[in-house]
Amino acid sequence: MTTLIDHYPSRQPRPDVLDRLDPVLHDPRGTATPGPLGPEQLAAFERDGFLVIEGAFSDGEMDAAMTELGDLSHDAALRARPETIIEPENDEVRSVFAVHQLSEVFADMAADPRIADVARQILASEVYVHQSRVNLKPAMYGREFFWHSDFETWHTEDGMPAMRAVSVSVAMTDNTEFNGPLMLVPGSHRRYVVTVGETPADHHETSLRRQEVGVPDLDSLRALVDAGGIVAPKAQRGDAIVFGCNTMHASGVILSPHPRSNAFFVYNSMENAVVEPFSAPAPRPEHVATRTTITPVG
Ligand code: 6CS
Ligand code: FE
Repeated sequence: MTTLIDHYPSRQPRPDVLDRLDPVLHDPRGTATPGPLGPEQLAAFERDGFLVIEGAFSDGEMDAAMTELGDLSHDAALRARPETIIEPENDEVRSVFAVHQLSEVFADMAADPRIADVARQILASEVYVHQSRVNLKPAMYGREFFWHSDFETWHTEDGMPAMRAVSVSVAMTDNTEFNGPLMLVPGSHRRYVVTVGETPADHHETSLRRQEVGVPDLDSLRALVDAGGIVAPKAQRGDAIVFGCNTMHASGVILSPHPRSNAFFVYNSMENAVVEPFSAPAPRPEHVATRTTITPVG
């Protein structure tokens, strides 16, 4: 593996806000890799850094996915494995990583053209799964995901060179104002917040429960929010929220007595495969960030 020039330095002594160097739509004319998104959806994604695809999956499909999620979260052997992340303040299951390898239901969802073709269309290339997980956000006890850009972590800790990845969050339950919905900062995908602090060894062991390094400082976050505001799409179960790898986002604690669960797939361009981490002592394990099986989806 080679190390490239670091165009997106982060985990530095002082904060900064840089401009994005990579395109948002990698084939702006949309001719190289046609896909399910129309011109207005592509324009919205380019402008805002995210897009909601309503009714991507049926109720029946979401019922099956929730049953599978229940089985995964009650599997004692799986609970003891590193793929399972426990909440920071209680013993509820927070996330299960590498679900596209652990479960046929989620393998099929990751490869489903209704979402994978969207990633191919935006990134204008074949894609592979850099990371997959289910986030359970258990009723009442699910804790926050603090503000962050995913790319900031994937670049510094996994060695993802460029902003040529997208995430798809499939809502398996409705998102409401009461259940810690995903919050996004429109337009933030065009800026890059240089975060403060060094990456500790084995950072993933704490960051996946509660992230404290690799998060924006108050002034930088305020600048992004003053420019773009904050939105929390009221996604229904079966909707897919597609967001750029650098879009600033967060989600709060849940107080609802029902969970807010989602399946999350990160598609990276086959032309953007990871190298050595840009700002971490060692790469993260395979179940958090794919390094060895860089094979096209589908
Ligand atoms: O570590 C990851 O890959 C993802 N998880 C967290 C909590 N922050 C960065 C990124 O979204
Ligand atoms: Fe994230």
